[in-house]
Amino acid sequence: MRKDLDRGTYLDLYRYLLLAREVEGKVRAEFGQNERASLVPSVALTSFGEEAIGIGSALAADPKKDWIAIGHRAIGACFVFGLTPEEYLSNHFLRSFSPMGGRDGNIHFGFPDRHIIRFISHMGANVPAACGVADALKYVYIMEKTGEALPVVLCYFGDGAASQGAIHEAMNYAGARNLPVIFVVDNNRTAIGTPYEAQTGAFSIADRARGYGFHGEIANGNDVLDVYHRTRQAIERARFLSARTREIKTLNLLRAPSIIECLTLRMSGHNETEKVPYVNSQEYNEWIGRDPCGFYRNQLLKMKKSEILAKVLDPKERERISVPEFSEEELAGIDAEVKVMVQAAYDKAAQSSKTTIENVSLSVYPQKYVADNNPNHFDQEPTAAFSIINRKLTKEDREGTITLADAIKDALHMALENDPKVRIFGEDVCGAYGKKGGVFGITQGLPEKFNDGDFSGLSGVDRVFDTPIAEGAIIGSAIGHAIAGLVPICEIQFMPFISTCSFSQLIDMASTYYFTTRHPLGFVVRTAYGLGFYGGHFHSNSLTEAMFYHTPGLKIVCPSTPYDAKGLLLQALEEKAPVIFMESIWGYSRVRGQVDKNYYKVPIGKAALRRKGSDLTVVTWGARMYFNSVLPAVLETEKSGASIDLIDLRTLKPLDMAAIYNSVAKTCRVLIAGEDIANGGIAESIMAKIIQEYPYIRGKVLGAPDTPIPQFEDFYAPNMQKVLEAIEKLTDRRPQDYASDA
Ligand SMILES: Cc1ncc(C[n+]2csc(CCOP(=O)(O)OP(=O)(O)O)c2C)c(N)n1
Repeated sequence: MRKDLDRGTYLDLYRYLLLAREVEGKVRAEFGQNERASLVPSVALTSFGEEAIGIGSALAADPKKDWIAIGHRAIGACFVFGLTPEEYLSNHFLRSFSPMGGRDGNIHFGFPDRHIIRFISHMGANVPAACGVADALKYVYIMEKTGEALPVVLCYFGDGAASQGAIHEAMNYAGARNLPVIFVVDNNRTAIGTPYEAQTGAFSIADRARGYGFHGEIANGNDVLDVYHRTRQAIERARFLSARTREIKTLNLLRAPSIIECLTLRMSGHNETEKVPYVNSQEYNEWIGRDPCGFYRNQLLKMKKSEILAKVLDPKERERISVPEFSEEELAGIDAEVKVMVQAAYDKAAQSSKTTIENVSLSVYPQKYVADNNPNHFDQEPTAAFSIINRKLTKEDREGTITLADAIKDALHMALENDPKVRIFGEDVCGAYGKKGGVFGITQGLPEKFNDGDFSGLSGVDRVFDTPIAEGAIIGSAIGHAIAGLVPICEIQFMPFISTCSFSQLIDMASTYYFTTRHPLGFVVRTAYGLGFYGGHFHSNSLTEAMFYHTPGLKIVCPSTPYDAKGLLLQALEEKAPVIFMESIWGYSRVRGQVDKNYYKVPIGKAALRRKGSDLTVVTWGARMYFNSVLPAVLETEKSGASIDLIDLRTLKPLDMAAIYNSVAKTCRVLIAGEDIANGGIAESIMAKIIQEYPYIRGKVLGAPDTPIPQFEDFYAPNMQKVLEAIEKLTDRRPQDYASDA
């Protein structure tokens, strides 16, 4: 046993072990022999016999500056970081005064103010976010030059979760960016019922650390002191190495993160409803003798100063060593104190009122849309952009206009200049020593202006940085940056690539965040979408558009004009919600328009009426406005007298249904044309809403078929001909009424 702890820490370790045991005991008792517990409507996972892992490691950290990303067996770490027994129990009992307002019933909580990163059911999903928090903390720490020790993030998960792609991406990201993260693995040798040997062929999870370029070691997960000391060392190492870019590069040192794999055994069912024995009786009997609470109690009682000092030969060393002694009475006093405290918490939680049904209709967004009556924002005609897309540009065309790509770049530039909390990251956004600027060149020039001259990604203060090719880690990092209070803008190179690990980050981690925790989570995911790259299924389809549209809690922005692109992007930074910002690949260089040179914002959630009419409502968004599609067709029909309300949605979520209803109530006919897959797509969904309000409406929906083929992009999504035909059907006009040379 090491002896460099103070007396208070020895006792804290004991107190927290007992606290976790006692609090979780209350939940266990609720289940008794029954399948369903009286006060706990959901399942409950406890850490019986594994408490030493969360507690030993968390007590090695400093809750004032360090953070934890919890796992389902690490509840003890939460108590160390300030979770109260009352909060834990009331959350399980769905009480309205509980931290999640009774919206959870489990341990899916997070408290940024207490440095606890939220856990969700999806194994490993919060680990990329933990790395994002570490990245953000390091950035702030180096920027502020406080001279204090660098904060670290402890990240908890099990041997089963360790098989998740999100965890691989996160570990690789942490190594690549030399982040102060400690991965604390609770290896209880089984994942529900799957034994460790069926989970992986690797001898240990700690071994993987070498592959990521950092340190890994194995701890005795039932010995709280062993876990404490190993974590402590790992924390010191992380604090030291993470801030030292130069040494890491020149000396080729191992990087700052560590894996501490804590070996233990799960002593009961996977959750409290299960009565299945997962271990055989021989194993059980062996491990019950190693129970962390009893084991540590004995360690404390056996710690006799005189006996230990008698074995130390060096007199100086004897003087230095401090060995506190503990009596049975003192520990019994703590036992009693913890029991009383937990009973009081239980009584309060059990007797308080349950959550109310009103919680069900709470908004998934922290901010309501606030009306903005600036006429520029609503009725601006996109004709400047349109008038030049189907012919060679003249000098006049160029004068006073910029491309969609340049408008986005302008917004990013202003965002970085305006607020030091803004960081931009993604694949190749820095690239080629700061010269690449992403595959579409949107961030070109920004690293050179805003970074510190180091493009390696290791400096910690880079405002614009490259990430590994790991979309889950990228969006997870954005979530973490946001949790830590920064303003992240990440780039996903092509929208279809979002389907890798980042899908879970957006749909499971980010979209649910505000509703459950009531803490806003604001970040922007810029992504190039749709046609224009001739990439077929894998670069150019818009499959994910409708998937995100279907997900509560996200916002989706899809500008068609450079003016809107700049204003909407600057507004997106203030949304306090995850915003997917769709940038048309086709439109990047082809769509031009006038843009205000100043900093301005365009409200999110508000459509624009581009043409005013009375015969028909046409609804579209993004590049479909142009691309030889909706606007050309509308202008063509106008030549022969058609009168059309053309609505540019600009924001797909939240959707401005009021603008659509206003128009269809007048025209009674509607055409909705999008670039996403028609089947189950956004256009169909909008049409369903309209029909429910106005059953007599005549309507038509246009979208893409299921089968993108690169060379037929012009026929894939609604082209001008299809739009003209649809307008004809809805307004009883014939195609030959329109000029054919547009
Ligand atoms: C992504 C995902 N897949 C499956 C599950 C279902 N599930 C819940 S806990 C669990 C086992 C996790 O094992 P491990 O990480 O070793 O933790 P343990 O429960 O053994 O402590 C599984 C498969 C899940 N929650 N998340």
